[in-house]
Parts: sequence; structure tokens; C-alpha cells
Amino acid sequence: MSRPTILRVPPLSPQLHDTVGERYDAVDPADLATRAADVVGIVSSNAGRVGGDLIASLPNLGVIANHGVGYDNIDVSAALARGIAVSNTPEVLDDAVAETAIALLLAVRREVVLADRFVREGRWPDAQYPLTAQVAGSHVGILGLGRIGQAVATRLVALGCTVSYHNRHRVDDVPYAYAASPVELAAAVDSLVVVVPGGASTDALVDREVLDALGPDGVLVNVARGSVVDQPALVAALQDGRLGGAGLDVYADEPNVPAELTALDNVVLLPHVASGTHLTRAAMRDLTLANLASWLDDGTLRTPIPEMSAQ
Ligand code: NAP
Ligand code: 8YV
Repeated sequence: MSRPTILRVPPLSPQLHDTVGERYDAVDPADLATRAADVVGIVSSNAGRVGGDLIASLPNLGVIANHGVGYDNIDVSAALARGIAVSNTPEVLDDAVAETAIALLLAVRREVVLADRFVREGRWPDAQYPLTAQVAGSHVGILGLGRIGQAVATRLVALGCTVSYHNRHRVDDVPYAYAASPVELAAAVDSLVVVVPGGASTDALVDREVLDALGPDGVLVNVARGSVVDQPALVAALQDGRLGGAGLDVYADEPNVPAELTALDNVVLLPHVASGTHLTRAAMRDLTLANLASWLDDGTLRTPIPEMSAQ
């Protein structure tokens, strides 16, 4: 029996790329000129766009298995209009991403990178490193108290922080204060952790007004998507001293990070690695492949995106 034809949309991790190749008749974008009609499934990840044009060019496409919980890289409307199933990888990455958010907050507030540089540059024998702010006892806002946001919140409480949040809807049974808007949340807290999905509904949700409400002693941590923060406004606020600092895992135009950001000392910059542990990436890979296998087997998905059940 012939094996199902699966399109690998780059970039994929080498392990995921190779496993799809071992299990299926794998094709890559360069093969599509002759193989488009054979493709029944796509494996993608957050940096690989699955746009309406690609979907339209694959007449027999039935499933898109995305390696990542966020799926703003996919034209979901185009997929669902064709009855194409779409899956993502929720929950298995909550701990890793929450850890990264905490690491960024601690790194910015305690100046971990600057203090490391101070030691490496041999400046310690001549001077004491300046005192820093402290995370314990501070008030932290979470913009997006979902699966990852709640994992961030429990870690913040363990660190001795007060937590408030903003979602479009209040969350039942959480011990955190609700703020009615991102600006209201930013004005109430010392630091703001952003962990909402990307896409049109959150585009530039963190704008100049939110950054100014956070203020000159405030710190922004973004582990969501670059699109959620107005990046030019963020750079200007940091340069002007209207915002105290930022810890960023995601950017507006990855992998390009503006020189204005890399020139600043009051930022810690990561290359979109929030879920990037061995343990978590293996679990994400397994879930992506399980979704694909399940759909090929009986047309169901382990973890369909919420829009599929809303249909
Ligand atoms: P989730 O469980 O769906 O939580 C998302 C939260 O955001 C929900 O509480 C939702 O509440 C809130 N939200 C959505 N739209 C909003 C809006 N317009 N304004 C205010 N709040 C809004 O998702 P998750 O699993 O925690 O993941 C969140 C996102 O993190 C992903 O979509 C992805 O983009 C990002 N992420 C990044 C990395 C990385 O490597 N940096 C890794 C994993 C995930 P309401 O619906 O009530 O508003
Ligand atoms: C990426 C992410 O998917 O889950 C998400 O939404 O942004 C990340 O976990 C991963 O880095 C690449 O596949």
C-alpha cells in the first residue's frame, strides 16, 4: 500500500523532519510543482507560513499538524472553509514556556546578564556591582491567563509576588485580581508578562499607552508573539526611559532583531526558545506526529485547535 504524502513546511527540527520522512512519503516545497495533488497532510511550525495560497494549491489536503501551541502561522479560515483539520500542541510546553518567562523577569530585574558581563570583563576587583531591583514582593501582571499564563502565575506566587491578570473573560476560581483592560493592568503592576496568542485580535495589544502605564520602573516580558507588542513603540519607550526594561523571546520580524534593541543594556533578548528544552520539544514532536497519525487512521485529532470545535 502506498504511504500518505505529507508536506514538510520548513523550518522543522531535524528530528521532526526526519521522522516524517521515515514514516511517510515526505515532500518539501521544492517538490510541489509535480507533487501538489498527492499531498494529504502538512507538518508545520510557528516560523513556517501555511497561507491561503499554499492551502489552495493542495486540492487533496486534509490535515495540518502544527508543531507549536500557537497557530497564527496558519490561515485557519482558509483551512476550515475547506474542511481541513488543524491541530496544535497545547499543555506539553506550559512548564518550559513559563520557566522562560520567569527566567526573563529575573534576568532583567536582577541584571543577571549585565552582572555576568561585569565579572567576565574583570571589573569586579575595582568596583562593587550596583544594587538591583527585587522580584519577591513585587506585583506582576499577566496578559493572557491561559494555560501558560497560569503556569507563570503559580511560579510567581512561589517567588513571593502578587499576581493580577487581564483576559477578555474573567477566569473562575483563580486567586488573582482581574483588570478590565491591558492599560489598567499595566498601571497596577511593576512588571507585565505577555502570553496571549498572536493574530489579528491581539495585534499591537501592547501599545504606547500600555507601555507608558507600565512606566519608567516597569519591566515587560514577552513570550507570546512579536506581533502582540508595538515594537517601534517598545524601542522608543526603552530609549526614552519611559519603560524600565524588557525581556523578550519573540519579535516582530523573526529572526531579525533591530539594532536599536541589541544596543540597549536594559533588555534581555532570547531567540524564540521558550519551549526549547529536550523534554518539551520531544513531547511536542510526539503530539504533532500523534495528531497526524490519528487523522490518517480515523479522521480524528488528539488536540484540534479550538476553532474546529466552534464550527
Ligand atoms: P491559551 O491557553 O489559549 O491562553 C491564551 C489566553 O490569552 C487566554 O486566557 C485568553 O483569554 C487570552 N486572550 C486571548 N486573546 C486575548 C485578547 N485579545 N486580549 C486579552 N486576552 C486574550 O494559550 P496558551 O497555551 O497559554 O498559549 C498562549 C500563546 O503563547 C500561544 O498562542 C503562543 O502564541 C504563545 N507561545 C509562545 C511560545 C514561545 O516559544 N515563545 C511558546 C508557546 C506559546 P480570553 O479568551 O478570555 O481573552
Ligand atoms: C514554537 C511556539 O512552536 O508553541 C508555540 O507557539 O512559538 C514555539 O513552541 C517552536 O519553537 C517551533 O516549533
